[in-house]
Amino acid sequence: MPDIAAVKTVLAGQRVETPSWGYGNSGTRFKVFPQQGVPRTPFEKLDDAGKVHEFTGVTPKVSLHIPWDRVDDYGALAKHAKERGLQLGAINANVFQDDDYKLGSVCHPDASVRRKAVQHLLECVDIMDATGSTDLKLWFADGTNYPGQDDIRGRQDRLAEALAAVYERLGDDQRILLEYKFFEPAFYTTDIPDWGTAYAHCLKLGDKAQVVVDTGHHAPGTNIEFIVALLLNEGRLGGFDFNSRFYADDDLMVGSADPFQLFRIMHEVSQNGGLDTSANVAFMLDQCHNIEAKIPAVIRSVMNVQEATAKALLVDRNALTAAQRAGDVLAANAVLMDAYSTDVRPLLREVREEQGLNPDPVAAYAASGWQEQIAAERVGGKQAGWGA
Ligand code: PSV
Ligand code: MN
Repeated sequence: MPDIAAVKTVLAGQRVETPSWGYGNSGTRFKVFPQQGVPRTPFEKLDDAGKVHEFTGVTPKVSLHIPWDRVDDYGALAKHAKERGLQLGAINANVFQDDDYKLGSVCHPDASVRRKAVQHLLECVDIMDATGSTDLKLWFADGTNYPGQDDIRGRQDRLAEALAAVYERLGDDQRILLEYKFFEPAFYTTDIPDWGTAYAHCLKLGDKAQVVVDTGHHAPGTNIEFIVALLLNEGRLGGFDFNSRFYADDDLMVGSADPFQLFRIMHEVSQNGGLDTSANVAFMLDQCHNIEAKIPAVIRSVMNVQEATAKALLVDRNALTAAQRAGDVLAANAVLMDAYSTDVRPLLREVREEQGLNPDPVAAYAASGWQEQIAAERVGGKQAGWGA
């Protein structure tokens, strides 16, 4: 049986990075429903992230998205973060919201557009230098909508050239996290549609390039945990953009649509050393809270990751290995299902209490009065939103 004290230590040490855009307004292409008290500046987003960290104790890092979180003084933003017990995490580049990018960014047929995109990526590394961030997260909306629209292989070469220029600029402690997504906004080809393409580019670049698995970026039915096991085995799993989905890239709260899938993913992570701090796997959220209250939704998501992790840690490894070696299919499956079926909420409550936290972060947040305070104070100005 797993050693419960050791399980608790891992749980207490696990970190989840929250996204600045999760605190802003978001929606679909049909409607964005504004919410009261939504931050108006990147500083206010950090104030909310600080509350999530205060009640969960495991979310000290916040990912930024540039230019959504552009400020004049990144040193001041980093200081604001530090005062709230936070650090600035991954810098997400954005080369998908400018008119010039209609036919792509780093894969665009016109070299001047490609240059502009690369300039932005390099600016993101400058920002990392100023904020102390170590991770540059790259997702490209590049692709085509119609057969024949552009040369598939030519676009790969343009992509490789741009990535090499950015890789060259990275500091010793900085890395590229390269993200893939099978479709959207492009509908025919996407230039980085899958883990294999991302992995091939990372291999060409070098050790400081790793793949990031956004759990909403696969075709339905894809075995994500297989990808995770493989990338960990190759030393190329840089991190996760956690969210969950029923249909496409729904960006719902992680673990809400398919908690069993999240458990299977965390089992492979745990099994293959991905929870060791030396593996440096970034457990990030990439979610949008369109209709639910944002801060409690982030807290709930963090708890969902913790619950899946706790269940994965409870897998009886010795029993599993013995059953696998004996070819005992049913016994091996039963070991996994026993762990998955365990109610780990009492264990996590204990872990929180041992850290001096309230065992119920959602209730603690609700009782804190923060939601009422921001609704009263954050009036006037322009609320931050996905894409703004
Ligand atoms: C693209 O769908 C994506 O997952 C990328 O990570 C973007 O940067 C992010 O969403 C924006 O929400
Ligand atoms: Mn993502």
